[in-house]
Order: sequence, then C-alpha cells, then structure tokens
Amino acid sequence: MRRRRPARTLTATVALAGSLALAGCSSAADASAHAGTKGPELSVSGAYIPQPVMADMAAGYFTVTNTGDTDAELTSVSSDLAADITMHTTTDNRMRKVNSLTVPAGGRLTLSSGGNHLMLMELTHKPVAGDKVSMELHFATAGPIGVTVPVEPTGYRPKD
Ligand SMILES: [Cu+2]
Repeated sequence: MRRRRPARTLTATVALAGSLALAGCSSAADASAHAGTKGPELSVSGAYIPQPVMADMAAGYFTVTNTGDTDAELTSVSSDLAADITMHTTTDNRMRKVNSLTVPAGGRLTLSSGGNHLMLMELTHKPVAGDKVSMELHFATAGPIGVTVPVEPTGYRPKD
C-alpha cells in the first residue's frame, strides 16, 4: 500500500489519453494498418449493361463483394463509353444521385434493376448486345478495379 503513488497513476493516464488522441488524427488507412486489420478486399461480379433504348443514356449494374474487415466507399466509375457516369439509389421508385456507395466489410454492394444503379450519360456510341465495355471502379481507401462489362439485350435480368 505504501508504494501506491496516485500522482504517477494520473500522469500515466494523461499520457495514454494523449497517444489515443494522436491515433485518432491519423488517416483511416494508417489506423487500420496499425491495428493489424487487412482493410477492404474487393471483387466485382455480375456486371452488365442492358442495351439502351435511347442513344445517349444507359444503365449499369454489378455487385461488389468485400471479404475484408473494413468498409469501402465506391466513389466513382469511369468508362470509355460515357463522359458522365453517376451513381444513383432508388427509394419509393424515385432515384437520387449519390456521391458514394458503401461496400460493407464482410458484405456486398448490389446494383440491380430497380435499386442502386449507374447512369451513363453522354455516350460516345450506342452499345448493342454482345459488345464489351471496359469500366473502372474507384474507391476511397482501396485501389481501382477494372471490369469488362458485357452488353445484354434490353430487358435482360440476371438469374440469381
Ligand atoms: Cu438513375
């Protein structure tokens, strides 16, 4: 009991609080590296573009699976096919443009007809069924993923 020194204990607590505050200031990527987590691990499947009815606008769908332990944010998609690609969500049959979509850790982000989707505007040409379109998906804290996307017939629905 005589060795107890409240003053020293208090100092240690302050020092610990200080180091926690510093950790909070580092970037998300740094923090996950230091914590020994593996971060997002992403793969893309089931991508397709239905042959568009109009000459200047198309939709795009795919699934991103995240087997990592950190959420990933899809922040943009680029392609030779379209100068302007935006991401949309659909709620009560109304679509809304969003700046990012989350791929949850251990989960998936699904873009499908009637739900989340890509809108491709200002098409460089009208794609037809059988074409292949290359796309690149960009993420906030993970490297980009290139995908070769088949163009399917207009009313195509994937069977799951
Ligand atoms: Cu839309």
